[in-house]
Amino acid sequence: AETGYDLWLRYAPLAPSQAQRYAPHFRYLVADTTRPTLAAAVQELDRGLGRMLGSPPAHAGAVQGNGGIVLATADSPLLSGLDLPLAPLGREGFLIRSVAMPGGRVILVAGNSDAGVLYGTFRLLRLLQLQQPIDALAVADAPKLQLRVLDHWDNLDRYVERGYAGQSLWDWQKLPGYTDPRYTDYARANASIGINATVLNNVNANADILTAPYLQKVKALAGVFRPYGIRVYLTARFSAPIEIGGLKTADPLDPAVRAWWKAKADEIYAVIPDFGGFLVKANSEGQPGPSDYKRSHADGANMLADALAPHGGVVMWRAFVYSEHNDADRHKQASEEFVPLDGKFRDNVLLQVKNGAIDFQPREPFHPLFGAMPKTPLMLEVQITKEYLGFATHLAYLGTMWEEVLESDTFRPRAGSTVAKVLETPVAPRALTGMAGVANIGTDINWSGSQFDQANWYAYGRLAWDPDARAVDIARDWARLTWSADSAIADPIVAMMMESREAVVNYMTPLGLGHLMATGHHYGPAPWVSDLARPEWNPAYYHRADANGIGFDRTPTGTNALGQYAPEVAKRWGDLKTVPDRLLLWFHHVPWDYRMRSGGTLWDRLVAQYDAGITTVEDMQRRWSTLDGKIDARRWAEVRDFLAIQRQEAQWWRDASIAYWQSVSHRPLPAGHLPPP
Ligand code: GCW
Repeated sequence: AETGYDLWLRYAPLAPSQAQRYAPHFRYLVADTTRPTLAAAVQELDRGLGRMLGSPPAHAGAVQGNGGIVLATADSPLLSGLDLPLAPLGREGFLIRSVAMPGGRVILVAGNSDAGVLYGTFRLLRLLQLQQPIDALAVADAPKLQLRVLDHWDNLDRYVERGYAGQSLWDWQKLPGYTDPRYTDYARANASIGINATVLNNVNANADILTAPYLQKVKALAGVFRPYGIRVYLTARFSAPIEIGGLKTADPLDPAVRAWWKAKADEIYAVIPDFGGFLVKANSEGQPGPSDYKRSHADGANMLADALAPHGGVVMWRAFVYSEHNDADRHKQASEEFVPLDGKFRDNVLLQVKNGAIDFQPREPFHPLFGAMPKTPLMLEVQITKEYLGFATHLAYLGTMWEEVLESDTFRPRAGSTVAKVLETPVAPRALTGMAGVANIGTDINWSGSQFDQANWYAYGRLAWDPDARAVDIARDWARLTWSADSAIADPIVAMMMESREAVVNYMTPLGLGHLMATGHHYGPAPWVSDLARPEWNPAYYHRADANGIGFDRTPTGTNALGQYAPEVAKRWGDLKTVPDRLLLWFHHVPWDYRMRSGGTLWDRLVAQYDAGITTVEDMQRRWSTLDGKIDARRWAEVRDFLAIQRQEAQWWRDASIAYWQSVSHRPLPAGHLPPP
């Protein structure tokens, strides 16, 4: 029975007529399989073509007639007669072409590196899975960002922070002696969507991973991932020199501390020559950092950057900082801390910025740091795991959420400078670019905790490759690859996906509300909580509801967090006449009887949004029920049951939230409010 283990690489057998159409193009293949990455590409073709067409291609040493496939890099003698526009595609780009070679017509997959060829191979397989024509192939593609990273929040005891898919995949106890074959499947899945970096451990983890025995285990994983073009990175706990180095301080300007990190970097590279570098969470939520020694984030990041630079490693320094000792609106704290440091970081430092200024809410406006640090490479960090969106049971396709962020116009330096453009445009020639996604992967047989959460892993990879890609196109590909290429099946699935995130926004945090989840675990509603020691952890801090109204005034009459955005943005969102409804209460405190521009009072509209959230979940249930019997029973039933949980919990959110708002607003429920079933 289908379990979901195969993800979007199911390679479902094609109907005989389809198979007959493709088979003549794949009689044999030519590739230098002494090169590990090309060997991985060949294995994937054997697996994919074997399953889809019924038999894998023959392995040949040379072009031998029409109907072959050739994998080659730019320096291969096979390409000598062909004038191919490979140079502009960079190290990881590829071409797929139908070409005439001496000896026969073939499909050529070419790149400037073996990794490029591997990406091209996965793309070719995708074309077949999607049943596209392949008679006159002329595909050229290259990633728009250099670092396409998965961040694992995995601890060494295999507990995954904010993970809802079982334990950590990394079985440290059995490593390095035993490398689970699943690590290879993990690498295949990532390579198929272009992910080229993995941070193996949690930003909150202790420093043990940097000790010699663990580095041997990391080396074993790096060895599995290397053929798939994936480099390994680790988090660097700032206090490691004290905790595992025996020093008295971790002061980044202390020579002994600097020497310790340099020696540590040298040690790591001696074990893992292509080690990627460090990810750091410093002076955030209790983690140690340079501020402990009155040093700046730049001092801290640059010390690590200097240790890594001789080996080509990079530092990804997180901008997720806020403090209970700072009275400023939490929304403003990261920008206040980092904007003055623009231009003060080494070239091998990237600043990793969450999509919004608070914390991975179902909806947030884009982070004001995007566009505000023109001299510093900024990475976008998104959360694939659904900490604030119902964990694994609620269906929420996040492609639409990330698209909304990526297409937001920062107006910096000019109109049209979307977040995507900020990410894609290097701040100097050869400057780094990248995106990071907090992984939703664990030991569950379906990897992600639910069938539909696989789509978020997939969409993340596709958007890190091309931040301008459209969420609907990605959803369509994923649905066809994962469920069925038959549009009678895929279309309703895409429709469900496209409406799913807005449903969650509506039943959890409509009209620009945010951070109303229960304390700690963040599952379920708790807008009434206001007594936690740290003020900015209280839902009440965010909604500010009282008898008069609701919402957080971030205009100049309030905290003026809006002042951190470009004037065009501040003007539009700061004015009640132009702020979109979806961000109304994020930026404004308005009376309960405020007249919405679209008609009706805020109160009536608020209640209606909750109702709409439930209605959409019911729509999703209806669409799913029409697929009964048309897809494999096990996956179908799992989704049906999860949707039932979501329906019930959407109502929990609605009823608890409205009851609380009503206790504050003292308004009657509007006519037409859906009664509980
Ligand atoms: O979203 C919050 C989470 C923490 C997480 C933190 C962070 C890794 O609740 O679990 O810690 O963000 O991003 O550092």
